Amino acid sequence: MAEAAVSSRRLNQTLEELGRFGYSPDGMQRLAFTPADVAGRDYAMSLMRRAGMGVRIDPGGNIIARREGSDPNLPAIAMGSHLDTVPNGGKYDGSLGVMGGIEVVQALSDANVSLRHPVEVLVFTNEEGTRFHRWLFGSRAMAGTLEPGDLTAVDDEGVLMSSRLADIQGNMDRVQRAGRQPGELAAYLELHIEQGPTLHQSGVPIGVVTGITGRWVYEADIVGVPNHAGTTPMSGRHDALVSASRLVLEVQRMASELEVCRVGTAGTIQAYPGAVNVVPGQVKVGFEFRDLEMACLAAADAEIRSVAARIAARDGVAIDINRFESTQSAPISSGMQELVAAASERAGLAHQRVPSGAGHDAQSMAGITDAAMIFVPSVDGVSHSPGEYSTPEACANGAQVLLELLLLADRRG
Ligand code: HGY
Ligand code: MN
Ligand code: MN
Repeated sequence: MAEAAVSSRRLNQTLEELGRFGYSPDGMQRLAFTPADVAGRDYAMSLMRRAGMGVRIDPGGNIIARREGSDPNLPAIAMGSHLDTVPNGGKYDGSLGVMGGIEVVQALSDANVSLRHPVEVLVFTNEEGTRFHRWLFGSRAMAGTLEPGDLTAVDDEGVLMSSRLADIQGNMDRVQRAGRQPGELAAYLELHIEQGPTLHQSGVPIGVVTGITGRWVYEADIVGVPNHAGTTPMSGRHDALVSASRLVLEVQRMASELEVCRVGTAGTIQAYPGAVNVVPGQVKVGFEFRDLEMACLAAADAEIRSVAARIAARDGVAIDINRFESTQSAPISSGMQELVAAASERAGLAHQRVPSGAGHDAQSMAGITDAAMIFVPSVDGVSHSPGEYSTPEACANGAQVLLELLLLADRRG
């Protein structure tokens, strides 16, 4: 057991208090850059200061809290995650990693335990990418992997993300300076809920994450012929919504029946002009594929494009498939997996290897330092939904393993 121990009561109390920012009966609405996000960030910074950390915000809007170590020449060991949620989301996704990191530092301060390395707790901007898309924005800014499309991103109303970034004290004109130099960080450790059913079903309290999924995101633009719903014969229609529906079913069939890749999801659809008595002339569909193997995503890309060509020919519509986000999968090194397993054992907790079907800031950070992830069970595997729940004991278990992992990483050098 470590010289220090996290406080389950205090950790779960901060999770509950954080959950007030953006709460609604339909779930969490703390989308990036909203007033609820600003309030949640301010709350987290108040806790960071209470734990004795210095706090700053980088041009990417990332919060960087820091506790100095005994050897100022050593690179920092960082913990963290994100505070923004999806619409109607849960109150543990991202939040547990941030509150857990703060709780670890608070526990070290309370026990007067000083480490060799400086310690940082990070809050990454716009991890979910709901409103402006461009997910993992803050961690990609810190990893130096932003793309031109990130800098010019706009939402569906044409609002520039750069203008919203200023609301959280970021600065798109200087965002390239958010990049951390190689060697600046010794490791990045992220505690997160599993968001899937594996640990809940196995009853094992800790997941040692083996890798984080790749994710390709698309918009399909289907153009048919708008016409009168009452007078246009069925045989003469070029109904964009019928063609879009065929495409959506193929996205699902490719993953479930053909197993081209692990999962395929169509999550958004807009039909124009959007009147029930008009045969839809245009439909936009947002969909994504995920897999740990990038070759599977490449296969899915080729397959969906040939499927779209077949539907277009059959229905006499035009279908444009635009891939606008391509995120690489990230394996977790065996050394870091072993460190998480050792930390679990020091905490007296059983553990099992688990791949991550969700994306995480750790996959950005894996490009610039040694990254590791700790999972705790999601009850019934539910997430990105108001039903998302992890027990107070599970949250405390994860934070204690995070503390043990930090101590091991500090001694590892
Ligand atoms: O979508 C995801 O995988 C993550 O929760 N942002
Ligand atoms: Mn999420
Ligand atoms: Mn998350």
